[in-house]
Amino acid sequence: APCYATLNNKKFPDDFMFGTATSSYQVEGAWNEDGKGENIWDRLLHTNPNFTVNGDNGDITCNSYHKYKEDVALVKELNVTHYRFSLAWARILPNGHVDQINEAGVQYYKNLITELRANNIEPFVTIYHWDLPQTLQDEGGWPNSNIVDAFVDYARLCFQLFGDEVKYWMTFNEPKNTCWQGYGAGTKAPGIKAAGIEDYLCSHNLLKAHAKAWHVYDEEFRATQKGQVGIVIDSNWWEPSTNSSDDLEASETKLQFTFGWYAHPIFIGDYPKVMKNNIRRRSLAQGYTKSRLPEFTPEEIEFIKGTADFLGVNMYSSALVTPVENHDVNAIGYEADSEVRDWLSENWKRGASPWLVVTPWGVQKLLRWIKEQYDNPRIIITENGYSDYDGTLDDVDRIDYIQQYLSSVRDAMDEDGVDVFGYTVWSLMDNLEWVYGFTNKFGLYNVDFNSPNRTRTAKKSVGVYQNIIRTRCLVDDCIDS
Ligand code: PNW
Repeated sequence: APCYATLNNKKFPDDFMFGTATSSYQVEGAWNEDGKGENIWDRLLHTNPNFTVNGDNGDITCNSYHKYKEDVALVKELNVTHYRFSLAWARILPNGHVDQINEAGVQYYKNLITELRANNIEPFVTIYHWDLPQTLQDEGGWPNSNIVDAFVDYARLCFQLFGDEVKYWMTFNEPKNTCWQGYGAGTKAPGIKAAGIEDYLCSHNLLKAHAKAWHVYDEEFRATQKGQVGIVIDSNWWEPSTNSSDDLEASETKLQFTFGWYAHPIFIGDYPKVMKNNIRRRSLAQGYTKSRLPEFTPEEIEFIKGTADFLGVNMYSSALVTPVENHDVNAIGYEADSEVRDWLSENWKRGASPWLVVTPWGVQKLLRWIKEQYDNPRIIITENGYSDYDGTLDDVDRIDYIQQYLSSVRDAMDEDGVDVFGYTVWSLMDNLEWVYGFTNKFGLYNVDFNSPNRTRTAKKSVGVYQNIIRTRCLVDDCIDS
């Protein structure tokens, strides 16, 4: 049984938002229905089924394209304030560009948003959660600067189409996974392995696209629509493996190379110093004539700075860090460039996802670091959750995880004064967990992927989360905050 004594006993504020989340490719299915275009995940998993465990893909997955009313009923049953979901670019724009709009795709999202509003649930909309139209990848994808205007045109169209009803926008989900996994390590679509080159180009364009979309909203929509535009950045907490000054510095460096890569340009201006210094030094030593990290002009630095009305943070896990000794000068990629090594402690309990360890104290440390680095931004936890293998209904490990992480978030709010206005469980339901297919399950609701009906069944965590939301409290008896 969970140890209630360790949980924070202060109430969450009345206006604290509790929600849950999904993303388009992971839940929608209907990959080629009603005029949707092909995206990079469709292409990759159709041509290379071995990319995922069991050859699983998102062709049908939870079938949310056809079952969105049932999904909203589950969201309603949870009694959450908000539902975070993403728009499938190729469902709205089959070839990625705004010259051809797919009305059926637009109607799907209008229906979903209407259904949420009718049930008093705030839509939290991610414009891009990793499913790039294949046509845009054929034009070079994120490493090609043409993508910037293609994204901004798409984002403007989303504001026009849905902005009367959507007040919380997130341009990007986890840029590091888009760029590092997509174009560096090659472990996510489009599966390109060009570490240390294309991951940096991708991030450079993505940051410009984010900033331009924010300015478009600010200039063309904010006055009438009165919404907010943010971005979602993910990071582990990087725990120094000892108290030595080297390990403390390794932790700071790794935070800059992961969170700072995106947050520094947006909240402070330009890339973190340690990234600029390390990558330049290593590039020159490797024989390049300039840094592999692209440079922003002074105008671009100013243009990108200040372009988030709120900060979405995805946080699940932690790792230990120490400096790399005798590093290989020729190794490239952001991990090699950081010159920091990370690993998981054997003392930490694990989830099904190989990278997921239960370290609730990490979220307080990360939130405190973010507050200090970026001058106290408004933060919402846009993802946090626990995976198992079997999707058991008696999901006591998930319950324990959510309670402990929420308690640590509450500690960050009252002990460190971090401005957290909401929390979002990943995920509403079991879904296509990228390369792990249907073998890693994060849902509050179980989905039966063997039934054509994709039957959803509440796990025990549903009742616990409902109770937390009703009482705004993690223990039997809370004191007012
Ligand atoms: C997030 N890590 O990805 C994504 O936004 C979701 O689509 C995904 O389903 C969810 O978390 C669970 O994986 C992450 O290695 C992938 O630390 C990897 C990490 C974190 C988040």
